[in-house]
Amino acid sequence: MLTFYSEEHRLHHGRCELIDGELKPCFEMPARADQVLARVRQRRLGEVREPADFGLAPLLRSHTDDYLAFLKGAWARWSAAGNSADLLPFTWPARSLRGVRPESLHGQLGYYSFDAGAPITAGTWQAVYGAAQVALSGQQAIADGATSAFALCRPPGHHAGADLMGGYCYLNNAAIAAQAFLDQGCARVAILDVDYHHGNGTQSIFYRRDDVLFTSIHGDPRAEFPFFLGYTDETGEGAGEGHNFNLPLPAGSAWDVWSAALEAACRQIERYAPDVLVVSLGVDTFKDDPISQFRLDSPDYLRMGERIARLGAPTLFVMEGGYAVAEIGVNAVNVLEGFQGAFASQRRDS
Ligand code: SP5
Ligand code: ZN
Repeated sequence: MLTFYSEEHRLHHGRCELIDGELKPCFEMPARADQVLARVRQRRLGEVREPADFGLAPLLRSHTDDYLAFLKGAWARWSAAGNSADLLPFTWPARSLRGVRPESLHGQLGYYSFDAGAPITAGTWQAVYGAAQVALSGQQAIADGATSAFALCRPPGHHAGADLMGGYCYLNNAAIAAQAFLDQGCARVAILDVDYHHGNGTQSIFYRRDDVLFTSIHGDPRAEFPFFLGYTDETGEGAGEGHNFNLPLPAGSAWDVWSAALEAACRQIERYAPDVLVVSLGVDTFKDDPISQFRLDSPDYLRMGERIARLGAPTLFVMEGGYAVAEIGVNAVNVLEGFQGAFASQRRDS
């Protein structure tokens, strides 16, 4: 399997986030991508390639132009005022306030975010732009005939909406890739989001559409971030009705429970019969993840990859979360190896 990877992720390294009332070093850190890349190489998964540059146009298919302009220009505005600390929002247009777009940098920062978990630093724009190009390069490889590809994106993307950042995410890499498949002639794209957290950004981008099926297995939002989306009664709207499928699970869920949800998600995907599959691959479902509450173990990720392969669709894996840094490489690459083994043997059988 081809892996796409850019060193530019390193340019984004937030200093801290608010965890249990304390400022702690950001869990979403460059070492995550380093570990995954090292494991890809160690297991000889396949060639590792630099991304091509597809420009801004494919990003504008999933994000608004005002949001992209804000993201691109925020650090220059902040540093021009003499600041060097990370740029973090502290006020949001919640209920009973107005959803206006203020003029000041911090006003706009609140307008374009839903939490304080996505710091903007000097290199954030370059890193998130690079991650989107990594996703698009994986998409291109599949459009050119590969049966699978791995976009080793960092920062992650599935919490980012059309004009909203949060949850360590800025640009929705998986959505951008899914839209590129559609723009190149695919009729139906399925997205399977296996990250521990609900992919609120991806859901919101495609919620009113029937050309993308969004399925997500995640910590129950009644008790888990992002709290305000990811419930079972969110089934899509308008043309999108019936094309959104949420599978929230309780804290403590291990492979027995998780795999039953995967089975249910896979049945929905099989019914939809997509041209291609995009997997939002978060491995924060791991038992020792420092911010999550599921109990998957490393060998379970092999089984996950095998089941996804049995869907029989060309598959783009897009890296999302996973914060047990020492094990993130083994867990993520296990999914890819499980997929690769099962996909190959299934081809031989048929
Ligand atoms: C891409 C992704 O996985 N984003 C996740 C963002 C989660 N941010 C909220 C973290 C809250 C953690 N609370 C943990 C308490 C541990 N004692
Ligand atoms: Zn996550």
